[in-house]
Amino acid sequence: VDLSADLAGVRLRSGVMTASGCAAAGRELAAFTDVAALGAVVTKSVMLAPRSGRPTPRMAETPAGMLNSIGLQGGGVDALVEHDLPWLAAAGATAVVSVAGGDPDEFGEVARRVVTSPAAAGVAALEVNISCPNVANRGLVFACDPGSSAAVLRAVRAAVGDDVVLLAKLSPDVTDLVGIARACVEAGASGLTAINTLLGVDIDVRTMRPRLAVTTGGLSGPAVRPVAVRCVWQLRAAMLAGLLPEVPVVGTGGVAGPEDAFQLVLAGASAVQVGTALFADPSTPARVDAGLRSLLAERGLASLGEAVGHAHRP
Ligand code: RRO
Repeated sequence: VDLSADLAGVRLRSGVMTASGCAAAGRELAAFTDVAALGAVVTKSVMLAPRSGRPTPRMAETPAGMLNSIGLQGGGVDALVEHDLPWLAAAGATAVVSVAGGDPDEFGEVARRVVTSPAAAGVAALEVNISCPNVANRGLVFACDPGSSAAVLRAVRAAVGDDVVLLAKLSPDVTDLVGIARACVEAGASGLTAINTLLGVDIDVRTMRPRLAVTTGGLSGPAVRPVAVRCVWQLRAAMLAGLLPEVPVVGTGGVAGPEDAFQLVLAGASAVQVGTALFADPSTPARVDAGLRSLLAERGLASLGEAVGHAHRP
């Protein structure tokens, strides 16, 4: 079974990759699993300058999944291109670099530094994170409307030129998912990643206070999987209806096993990402990869591509 994935002209050896934010730049993962076998390692969203992130506690586990309010903690883009991307390349891994910014110009400059660096050869695509739930103080996602989303994608496209694959990472916390997706594609996105985390609050009934220092956090894990499938479904349905240009969708949200990944593919995802499940088992992507091959073979499908959007067939 051919599990390779096509992302707007870039071929990944597997359609199973990591999700941004859950494995930094892959070093921790490499102790447990073969990073060179992954479709890609998607690095933690990076901004121009180093950032300490939001006050702790900034992670909370719930029975339904995990809440985080990390707040874009990280070493900044120059450290990423000097240290992390060369390390990933030496490990034989393909990188997808998630870029972020406080405004469109910062997004553009971060992206420019990645694609003009000596390490750019190992970068298959940039994921443009317009949907971090932990930037604004009001608990709003950064780009939650078509206009601000388009402004970011335009700035990044202008900074990197025509040949770089750009995936716009979408939030589930919006009413007009398809409108935002369309704005992103028209402004230069080559594909879409759905979904980022879903805003939540968890309260400790013993202390009677929110568990996270900043109250709200992004929910990930099993609870958001049906939300992710819904978002991928809506995007694919809009493409089939001619309401959205046909671009690849990367599905992410609550993938812990092959059947979760298969649902996203059947809904319309050309590739999938594994995030929160990495914390419990860093070899989850390898298990998802092997299990997806079996699921496809059992159904007489020779490639991942044949299954993409299959659930929409009449
Ligand atoms: O760093 C974060 O707090 C964070 C980001 Br950038 C994101 O995109 N999604 C998320 O759940 N957390």
